[in-house]
Amino acid sequence: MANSSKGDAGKVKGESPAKASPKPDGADTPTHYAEPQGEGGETHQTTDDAGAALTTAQGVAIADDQNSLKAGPRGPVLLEDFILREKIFHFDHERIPERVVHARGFGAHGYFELTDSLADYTRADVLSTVGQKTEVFVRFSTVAGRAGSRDLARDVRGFAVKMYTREGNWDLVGNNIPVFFIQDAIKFPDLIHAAKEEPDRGFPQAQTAHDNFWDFASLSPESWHMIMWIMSDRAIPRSFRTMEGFGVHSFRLVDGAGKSTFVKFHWKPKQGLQSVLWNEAVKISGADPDYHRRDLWEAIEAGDFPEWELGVQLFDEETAAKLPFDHLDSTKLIPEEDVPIRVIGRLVLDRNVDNFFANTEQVAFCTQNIVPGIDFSDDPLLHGRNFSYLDTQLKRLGSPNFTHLPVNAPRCPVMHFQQDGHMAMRNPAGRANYEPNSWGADGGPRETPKGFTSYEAPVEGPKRRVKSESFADHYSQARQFYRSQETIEQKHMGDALVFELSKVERPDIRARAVSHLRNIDADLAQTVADGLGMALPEAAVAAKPTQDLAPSKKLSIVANGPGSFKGRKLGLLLTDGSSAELFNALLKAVEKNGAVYEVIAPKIGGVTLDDGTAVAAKQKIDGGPSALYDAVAVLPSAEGATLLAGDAPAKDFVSDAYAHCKFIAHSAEAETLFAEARVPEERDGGFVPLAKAKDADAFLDTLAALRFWEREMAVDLDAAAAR
Ligand code: HDE
Repeated sequence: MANSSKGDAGKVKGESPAKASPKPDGADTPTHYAEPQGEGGETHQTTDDAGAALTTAQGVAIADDQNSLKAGPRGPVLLEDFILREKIFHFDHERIPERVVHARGFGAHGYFELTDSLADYTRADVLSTVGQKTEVFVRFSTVAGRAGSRDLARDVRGFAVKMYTREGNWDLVGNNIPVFFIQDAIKFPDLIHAAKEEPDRGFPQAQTAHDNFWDFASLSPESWHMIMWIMSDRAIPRSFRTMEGFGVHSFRLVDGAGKSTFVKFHWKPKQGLQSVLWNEAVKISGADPDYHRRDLWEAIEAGDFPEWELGVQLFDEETAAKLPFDHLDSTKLIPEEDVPIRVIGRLVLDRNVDNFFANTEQVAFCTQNIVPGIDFSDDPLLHGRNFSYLDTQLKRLGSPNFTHLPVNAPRCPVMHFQQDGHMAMRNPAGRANYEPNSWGADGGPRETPKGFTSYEAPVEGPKRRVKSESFADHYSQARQFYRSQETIEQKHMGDALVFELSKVERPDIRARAVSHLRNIDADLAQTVADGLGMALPEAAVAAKPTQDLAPSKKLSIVANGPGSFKGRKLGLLLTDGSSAELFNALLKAVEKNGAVYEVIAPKIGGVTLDDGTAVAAKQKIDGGPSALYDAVAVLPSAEGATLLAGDAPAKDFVSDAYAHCKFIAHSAEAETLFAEARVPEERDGGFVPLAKAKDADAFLDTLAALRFWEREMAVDLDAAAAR
């Protein structure tokens, strides 16, 4: 260690302490390298030093894993080399098809704990036994991008929960947006084709900012409520931990007597709702494409387990009939103000995966996975999904036995007469593999009256390819969503529409898109037309006139923020000679608030504070741009500030923090850097000068607010145009 820490031998500060994670056996043992062997001088690590014997897939111990078998030192390589062939063969087959949508995802283990019983509504054990903890696996995802795309794409996020209940697996395969683009599953392939990369060129990746998407959307009026959501900051969340989750469709709860109640499921993050700005998302995508997965991983490793409440909206046929739309239409939500949410449990993610492929890649969510006491509604989108998920798992995992994989296997007994197939792991012994049979006690599993029964919904009607008239109002909830946003959020939606449509090459598609906005909100339509530099087009022909539904506060992110800095990250920009008093005070305040920090410095080796303390850096300045932090503290020494004033990444650090409306704490010395970073001399309320240790607490209190939004209205070009 190059630096010495004062009074705390061997300990170097630099980032928030993470809880030590268990290491695999032997990982703490120092690794000894054997003397180079072989003619090429390569390194061999052997069992004499550490570790178990390396073997082939057949269990044969391997003596040399560095060299293939050759005739003579310079080859040729011999076909006889079964060790080489087996190794390469397996490598060649490592990939399985990525998901056709939601390819990029990240998962974690945890549990669901019921806190309020729904036994009056359902016979599902998982929703009836208060205090019961049910093991879960959750996978978050983006939709359009490939597995290797970036986390911060503007996109819907998947929020898929697999609950391993005592009565079988229940998969609640939801999103972070409570509505969907389309009303009928038959349009799903078209929607996804249009949203993903264009087929001739294979780009653009992981974004809807292109002609095909907006062409489809502008020809599909039903998509415009969801368009409002993906143009909002919901589509660029700060973290998986700060997103809501929604089951989207109405489901049914069914009690022991066969009575049904409709239900919509909601996951509410304890961490509050938080998102980033678009310009920030663009920069994060470059600086850390793994931003969301790293964030979740680090929070769980540090023991700061993310938590969501499970809420339900319960309603009967009578209430459903009174709603101003059809609840079976997935482009509609039920505002919490109309049907309140009852919180019935908590979801906690407390364990990272120990193998990404085995868990996150192989997990197979199926909307058809429900348990006795839960049933489907007649939402046509849900019915299409019930076919699609099972089908897609066969393609991805290659065998109907994907339920044998540990991440997919139910934790309750599984007994049936399904057999054989590729990769069968669970193969029952005995003679009976059919039923009914007359083998008595040896005859295998039997039906049980406690088993799953479908809700006896009466069904009648002519067989026709139609869309219900009750699905025809496409704009009222889009307007309601827009009008439920705070001013700054409405501005972001306008900006996003202008950004996306500016990437559309065909002016007629841009105009058709804006024609829908005219049915949603006149001001928004005008703002977007102005932003695109085009005349306002005629309004799109609407099947039904837009109604003025009451705004819902719960639909805003800003109105439902965290209210504290807990679980969020402060970036501390330091140089040699930075004030130890301020640094230590900030650390204490960060810790007190349950937040985390990272030190950013000119060199990764760290800095020496003005009292001689060595502080390690987590990031070198160009690797830790301010976009990665929720707020920043800029604490250079006078000499350090002069040095940074000539450094482009340091100037970007400050000017981006400013542009992204972040709260910026700073030492007096930082002024030299601020001047070069062209931060206006007149400081707004988002700057917090730190003179003494006690100022640190006040700064952390300020950080309860997400951002200093007033700044954006003052400095942004689009906002200036609107003023
Ligand atoms: Fe999906 N969706 N989806 N979807 N979806 C898939 O299943 C599909 C829809 C959602 O982390 C696929 O295993 C159809 C709505 C999530 O593994 C596929 C329709 C909602 C995930 C599929 C929809 C979702 C998927 C691709 C319209 C929110 C990722 C890979 C009828 C309620 C799950 C896979 C994971 C994945 C089909 C619409 C959420 C192809 C046909 C609405 C979170 O089966």
